[in-house]
Amino acid sequence: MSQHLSRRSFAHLLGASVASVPLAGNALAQAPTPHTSGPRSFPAGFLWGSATASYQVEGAATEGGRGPTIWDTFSHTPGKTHNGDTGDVADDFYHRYPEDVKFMRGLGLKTCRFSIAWSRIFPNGTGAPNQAGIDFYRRLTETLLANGIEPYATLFHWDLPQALQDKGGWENRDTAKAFADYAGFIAGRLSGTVRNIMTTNEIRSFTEIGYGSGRHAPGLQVGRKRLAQLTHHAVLAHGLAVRAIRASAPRAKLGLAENSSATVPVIEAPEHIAAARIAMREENAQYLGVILSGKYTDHYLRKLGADAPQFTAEDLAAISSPIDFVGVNVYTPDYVRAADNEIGYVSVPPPASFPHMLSPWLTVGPEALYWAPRLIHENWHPKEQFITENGCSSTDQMAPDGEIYDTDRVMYLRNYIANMHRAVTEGIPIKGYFLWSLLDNYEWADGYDKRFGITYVDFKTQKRTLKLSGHLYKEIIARNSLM
Ligand code: GBH
Repeated sequence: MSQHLSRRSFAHLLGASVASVPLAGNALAQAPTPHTSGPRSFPAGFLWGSATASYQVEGAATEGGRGPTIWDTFSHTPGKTHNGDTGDVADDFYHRYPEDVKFMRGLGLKTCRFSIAWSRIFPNGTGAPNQAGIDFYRRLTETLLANGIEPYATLFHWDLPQALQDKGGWENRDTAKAFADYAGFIAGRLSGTVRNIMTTNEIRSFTEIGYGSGRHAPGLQVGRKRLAQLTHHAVLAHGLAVRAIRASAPRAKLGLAENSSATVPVIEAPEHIAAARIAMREENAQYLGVILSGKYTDHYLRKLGADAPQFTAEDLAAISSPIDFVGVNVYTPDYVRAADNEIGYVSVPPPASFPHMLSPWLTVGPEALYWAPRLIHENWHPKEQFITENGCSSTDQMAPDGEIYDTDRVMYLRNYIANMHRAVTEGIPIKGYFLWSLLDNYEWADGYDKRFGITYVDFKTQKRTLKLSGHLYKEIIARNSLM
């Protein structure tokens, strides 16, 4: 394709009717393509959104009374992150949110998932609240609502106050209580603007990677027994927070966002489907499983033996406090086959040649976005599900014409969303989808090396440029349909 692609022809390529495209102006100024109703459309009211997290986008690490977190400590420790990158500035969202919210509105987003930095509210994790932090999230959520965008707030996306880590972090059971106090407090203070809350993001990640492999903050390798115990404290934190929020913000809809192992049958045949259903239950037993069922499975406890966590019946009751929805973060498939063993399945790791996106871990298995919601539904029947994250990293070079032709991300999103469409069509109660991510941002230990945005960010100038995938997403939202 030699011809220069204007933003108009972008829309044309993506299938917009030419008549709906004005002759001048950029894509963000275009009249939206009308909804279509056809075989690939989504139910009316389907919530299309984007997702981000505080430490990955906000910057302003020492402003507004924010206290230090484990990610400040970790990222400033030599050798821990790519290139020594930190979230000190990130996307400068703390200062730029008014323009970024306008940008979201231009995309047609119905909703936005963001996270609240615990240490902006309680700089030391507990103690006296910080009014400047509360005010920031009030302004942000008021701005979202004024632009017709429904806020979905995550209360913990990995940035644990350093003061709590100094007392043992998630290894200390008191951290669960501290989280519930913070959650109840902030949910009450923001109840005028925040009606949808996720307690935690990916308990599986911040426990296993923070304290197991040590690739993420706080960078520890505590061993199996301590890991099982601190994971119990983390699910307890979720449950105690649900109770605290019910008391302070009784009208809020509550859930959590979890990257459950997305078990996928190696072949769509009855015996492998049954195996994947069991694997969904067992591979997620200490996370979503105990939260939605109120117990650890026999298999999980037997496997750990003497390393199993200490817990009480009262803990299990708190952990399984009823929630309104489950948020499912989906990136990669975990293939499973039937096996003639005690549990009925084995995992099938990807061969070395398996295709992946720029991040080596990010194998491409679009059917994960069908099977994860379906198998969560079949195991635990949550009332509603949201896809709270889905997206990918790409090389994202800016072309000489200033555009970013991330055709690989377009391919990835189109195929994953097609599989979500199948789940919705078959009656799995998925009510919305949050694309990770709105902006290129601080990708944790990978620093700024791995871009996940549908919007390109020049980190020197903070200039935002919608990528080809962003144009695709805008069209999907406007039509409420895949094309
Ligand atoms: C999500 O985690 C996070 O919620 C989000 O903050 C993040 O930006 C996004 O995904 C993209 O990564 O480097 O080999 O140790 C997804 C689950 C768990 C996948 C950690 C990457 C690290 C693998 N992630 N994992 S490795």
